[in-house]
Amino acid sequence: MPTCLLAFGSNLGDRAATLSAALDEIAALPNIRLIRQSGWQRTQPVGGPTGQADYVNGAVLVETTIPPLTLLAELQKIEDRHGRTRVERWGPRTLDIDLLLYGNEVSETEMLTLPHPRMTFRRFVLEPAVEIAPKMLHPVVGWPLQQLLLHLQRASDLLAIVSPSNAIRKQLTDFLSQNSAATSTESPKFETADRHWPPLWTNWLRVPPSANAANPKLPATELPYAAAAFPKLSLLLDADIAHRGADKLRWSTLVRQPGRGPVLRLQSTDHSEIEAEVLAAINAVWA
Ligand code: A4P
Ligand code: MG
Repeated sequence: MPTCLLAFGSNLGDRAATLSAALDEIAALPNIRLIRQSGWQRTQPVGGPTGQADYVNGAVLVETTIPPLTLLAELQKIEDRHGRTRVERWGPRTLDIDLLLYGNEVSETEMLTLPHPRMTFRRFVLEPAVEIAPKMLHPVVGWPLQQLLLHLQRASDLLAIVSPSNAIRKQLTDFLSQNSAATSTESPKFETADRHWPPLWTNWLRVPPSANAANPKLPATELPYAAAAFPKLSLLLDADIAHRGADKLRWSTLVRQPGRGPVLRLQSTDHSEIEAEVLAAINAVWA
């Protein structure tokens, strides 16, 4: 029976009571068995409009024979029963239940992306997930969840922007230099650097940990040697690739290459959408 990892979040109403009620409703569904739940943690909102209340987040591990899309529909019914409204992206919500992992399933449709595309670099997701399933493997990155969290805490403070388009890399580098604490830096030198982050396609930025960061200066112990030198996050930007004959093939090989650590891949061509996604990701990793 597949094991699934769910993320719970709420930042409106009686947050902890809503999460606990939703957990009971999931446990009462047919063909599902609750294995473990994390504690509920208070977290700062990432992305979306400013001035939102803090979230309460948690994670839940279940075993189920309910197929992924049916499970998603059941979770959305529970969200709706708790007064969930969807007004703006990343806006305040009474209840959000995301499907992080469904066994080793890797798939992408309009309704459902597995694994959840932003789970590998979010502290508010990984901390509760590691509490209940530290050894569960992320089927794309190929690392257990505890290594993803260690990476967030201890890898180098680098952000890699990877795209075949010089213009897109430059535009995003300029934007981040003006709108975040990121500064351009030299490419790091380590064994696999050029393979995962080709010099001609990569801009490197250093992002200092924010003053109130949870673990500002933990040593890189417990991470495999190469991973400690990896960037904390790699951005893979597809915009512009559709028209680039030979590059297109090289790009599709590059993005499929496993072993790079946490990745945010953005296929949008809309610059303001890319910028909002990237700022929220930086906020999730470094705040
Ligand atoms: N969808 C696709 N894949 C999945 C999946 N694996 N799990 C689709 C769940 N849903 C998935 O979701 C939008 C659409 O995503 C759904 O229609 C579904 O078909 P939604 O629940 O309406 O909205 P959402 O969850 O806000 O969307 P999104 O973009 O997935 O949000 P994120 O990126 O998950 O961010 N800060 C803190 N501190 N704590 C939080 O919990 N959550 C968010 C939501 C932002 N900031 C946060 C938190
Ligand atoms: Mg959701």
